[in-house]
Parts: sequence; structure tokens; C-alpha cells
Amino acid sequence: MSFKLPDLPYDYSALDPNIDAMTMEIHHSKHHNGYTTNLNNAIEGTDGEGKSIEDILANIGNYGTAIRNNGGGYYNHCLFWEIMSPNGGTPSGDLMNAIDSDLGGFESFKDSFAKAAATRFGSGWAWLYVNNGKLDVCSTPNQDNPLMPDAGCSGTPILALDVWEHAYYLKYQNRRPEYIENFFNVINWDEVSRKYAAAI
Ligand code: MN3
Repeated sequence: MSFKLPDLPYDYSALDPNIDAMTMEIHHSKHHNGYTTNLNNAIEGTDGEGKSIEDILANIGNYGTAIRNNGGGYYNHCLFWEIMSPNGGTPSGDLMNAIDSDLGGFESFKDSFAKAAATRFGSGWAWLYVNNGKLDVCSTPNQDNPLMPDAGCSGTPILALDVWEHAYYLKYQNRRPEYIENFFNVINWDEVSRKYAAAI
């Protein structure tokens, strides 16, 4: 049993012009593939063999740096591909109600998510996550995520944005805020809603 690089649910060019095809191809076939291979190598011979990635990340203190970095990288990118779509749209139903009640409405959510993504110094991720039934927003460094007990925010991630330079530099160079703004055009809110329902 080993972790496998998932296929994207759309073509490399599907998110263009918001995210360009070359960035998607390198990100998936090189970066994510690398995290997957390195995770499988690092997990071999440890008690993480055969466990789910969620289980490993929830007990990350039992593992070394290679499993933290590559296990986080594996999980985070799997989530990232799933929550994007060429047919963006807006949240609705229970998720929209929760954004209203927990985060002060969609514009307020968008501002705090964009701020978390823009102000993360260096490499990391921005998150929308569920903690004790409530939505919240945070960012984490490197390949950390809210499943890790010591990541600085704790819960079940339902939306992720990669703000490593490899995620946007080919198209946006130093303009991370523009990448963040355009990410909102390609969020798969149906999938985020499914993850929200599963998390609560
Ligand atoms: Mn990445």
C-alpha cells in the first residue's frame, strides 16, 4: 500500500486564464508527484505504513520532518485540486448560511481569506476549515495544515489555497494578491459544500 498521485478532475488548461496550463502541469506532475514519491519513501518502515494520510497528519508529532513536509504536501495538493473547477460560482445552502453566521458574510470571508493568503510570509497555505462545528480562516507555513495538532489552527480543512511561489510565479511573478483574487473565480463551491457537510 502506498500513496498515489491523483489525476486532476480537469485538464491542465481548464483553469486558464486564472491559473495557466504550464503552472498546473508542473505543479501537479512535478511538485505534487515529488511530495507523493518522497512521502512513500519516508513512510517505509515506519508505523505509518498502511495508515490514512489524515491519521498520519493528526499524529504528526510521532513522525519526522520528511513525513511532515511530504505528507502535508501530499494531502494539501490533493485537496487543492478537488476544490477548484473551471465552473466557479458562489457558495449556497448550508455552507453560505454558515459563512454568514460564523464569518460575517461572503465579503467578510473573502477579505479575511485573501488577507490570510497575502500576508503569509514566505511559503504556505490559506485555509477555510471547520473547528467544533464552526467555520474559521487561517494560514499555515510550509506544508502544514489544520489537521496537524501544532499547526497554529486546528480543524478539518474544506478550502485550501497554495501560496508557494511555484503555484503562481510563472504567470503572476510577484503579484500574489492578483493570483489570490483570481483564485476566487475557480473555487468549486459544490465540492467545498460537500466537504463542509462531511466535516460537521
Ligand atoms: Mn504547491
